[in-house]
Amino acid sequence: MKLYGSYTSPFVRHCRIVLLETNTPYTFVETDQAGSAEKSPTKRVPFLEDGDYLYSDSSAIIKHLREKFGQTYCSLTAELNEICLVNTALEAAVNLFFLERDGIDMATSPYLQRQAARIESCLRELDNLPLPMAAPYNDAQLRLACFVGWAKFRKRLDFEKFENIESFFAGAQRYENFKVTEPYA
Ligand SMILES: N[C@@H](CCC(=O)N[C@@H](CS)C(=O)NCC(=O)O)C(=O)O
Repeated sequence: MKLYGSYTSPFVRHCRIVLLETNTPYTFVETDQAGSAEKSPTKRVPFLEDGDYLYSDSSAIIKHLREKFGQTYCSLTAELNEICLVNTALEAAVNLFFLERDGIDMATSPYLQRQAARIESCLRELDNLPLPMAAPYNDAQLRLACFVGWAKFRKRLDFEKFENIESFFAGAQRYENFKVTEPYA
């Protein structure tokens, strides 16, 4: 099994945590944008090769790994709703990051301002959830931890007003599989 990705991607980090949690042997292939453009139809990382099959989205990769290991992925609708909330905020944040790197001025686009507002409102909603302060974590919670870790590393968001998320993240940083996938140390 081969996982293609970068060490800084939050989507890739979640896959790496699940690979550890399921004791799955794999090879990590560090992949840049040229590599993903060539090898995956989404032109993004992560993607996973298992035999002849290519999984080209982190959600499909994680569902595949969990089920192969006899576990489930977001079997409760509430958990699915929560991971969708995290993904919506995370994808908007990553897109804004790349657009700003390309020199796009956010102030000129109502759509991009809506994206920024969407990140805030999703985080407000997530901050109101009963988040665990220690492992075990479900996949929605692991995704949230990967998002917060990435946003802090890239200095994209201020979490001061999201006290519950801050406490949750402090707990996640003590979880071994989260710690060892920390690419930014
Ligand atoms: N829905 C995708 C999102 C993956 C994603 O956005 N990956 C980013 C890296 S963090 C990427 O490869 N972006 C490159 C680009 O958009 O050109 C997933 O869950 O796998």
